[in-house]
Amino acid sequence: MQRLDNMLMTTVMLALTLLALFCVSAESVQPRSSSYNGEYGGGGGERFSHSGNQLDGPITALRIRVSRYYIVGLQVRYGKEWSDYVGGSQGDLEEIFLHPGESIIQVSGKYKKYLRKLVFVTDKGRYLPFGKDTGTSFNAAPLYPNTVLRFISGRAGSLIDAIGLHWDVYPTC
Ligand code: MMA
Repeated sequence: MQRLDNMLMTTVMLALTLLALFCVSAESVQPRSSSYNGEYGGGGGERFSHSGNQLDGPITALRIRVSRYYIVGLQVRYGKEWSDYVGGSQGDLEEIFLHPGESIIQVSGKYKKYLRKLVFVTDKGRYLPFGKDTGTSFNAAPLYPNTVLRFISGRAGSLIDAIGLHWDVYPTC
């Protein structure tokens, strides 16, 4: 009888251990794809977010307004639609279109109260720099494999005060 109890106990414990192991590994294989880096910059200006714009499609082009010292403003094209422009009117507006199917997979830059520099790196090996080399560096990349820059958020007034980067899978369709 004692021997039977022991066997039963051992079996139950083994089952519980297996269940626990399964739960841990099941958790680790849950598909995850969204990640976020930021916010890089200062606390001035007003919040903006392109979270709704990502529904228009993947990022297809960038307009970045740059002055002698600052990233002054920006506008991002999602699918065929441009976002609202945020920022001020000083400096020069630079525009770059991505190639069909090309995605941004890394964003680095510098800030010092306001955003000073942005560098976009694409999955086709292109390196697209805007602005000037002063301030604290940041380097943002997605947490999950095969994910890309889907939209940005941040703070803006007459300059871009800060930026946040939101990563997820490239949209199908
Ligand atoms: C405005 C105002 C500030 C912001 C700067 C730079 C000139 O002041 O919105 O809060 O920090 O612009 O964007």
